[in-house]
Amino acid sequence: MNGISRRKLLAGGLGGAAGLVTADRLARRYGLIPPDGGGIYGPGETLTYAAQRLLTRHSMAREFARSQISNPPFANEVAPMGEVFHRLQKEAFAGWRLAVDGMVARPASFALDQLRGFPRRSQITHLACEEGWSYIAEWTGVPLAYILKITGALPQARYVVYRSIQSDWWDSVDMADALHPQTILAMWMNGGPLPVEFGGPLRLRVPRQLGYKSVKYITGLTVTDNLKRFGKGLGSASPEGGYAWYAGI
Ligand SMILES: Nc1nc2c(c(=O)[nH]1)N[C@H]1C(S)=C(S)[C@@H](COP(=O)(O)O)O[C@H]1N2
Ligand SMILES: [Mo]
Repeated sequence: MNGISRRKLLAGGLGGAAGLVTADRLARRYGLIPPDGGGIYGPGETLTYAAQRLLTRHSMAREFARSQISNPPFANEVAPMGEVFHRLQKEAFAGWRLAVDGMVARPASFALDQLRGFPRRSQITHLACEEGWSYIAEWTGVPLAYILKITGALPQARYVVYRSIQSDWWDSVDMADALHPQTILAMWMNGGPLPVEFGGPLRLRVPRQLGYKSVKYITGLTVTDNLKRFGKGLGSASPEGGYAWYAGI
């Protein structure tokens, strides 16, 4: 990782208040500042994100056995879906599209049918809400890395912003999570089509982060090197409401 050593970061990070300053300076030098790294919680957010990125960049979220799938799983409440959603739902989501733009060589708009034909990955993982409840389920879908590959994400890309048909739900991940094999655009759950309560027809699953990063009803992706021009510039809607942009677990 650009020559920064784990020992240096740990020495900085574990060394108390002076260490925090050192860690912050190191994180800045090596581009490990999260988009919500300013403000009063900024140094803490930076330390968490930088340490996680150096230590667990390639680690895998735990995967479970089929016998451990929760029954029945818990679907978080969502705001009522709008008229556009209901119209699409009436036609079995035949008109649902995923737009991909920004720093890609080949911007695209995929129909669900196309997405269903792409390579799939299945994984039985844990979804944990920040409010304390959680469940285990099997999710199947196309790896986000595959979408980035076929659309030709540029080497300068640093983040992928993702948007829901619920316009107040949008978020982003860095390339380490975007390219991670367990980050998938899920279309199936527990062997059947992904139910609407769980984000069907298309949901991002980011199992290395808390549930709120797994945004439901995905309609668009934008590849970017800078999050400043999205919303209030904090990387997602969550920091605007007091939750961390980086919610690694
Ligand atoms: N579009 C959208 N995505 C969303 C939410 C939402 O309300 N709308 N809730 C989030 C939160 S806070 C959590 S914990 C998980 C809940 O996932 P579940 O419904 O599968 O339990 O979805 C996340 N994704
Ligand atoms: Mo949540």
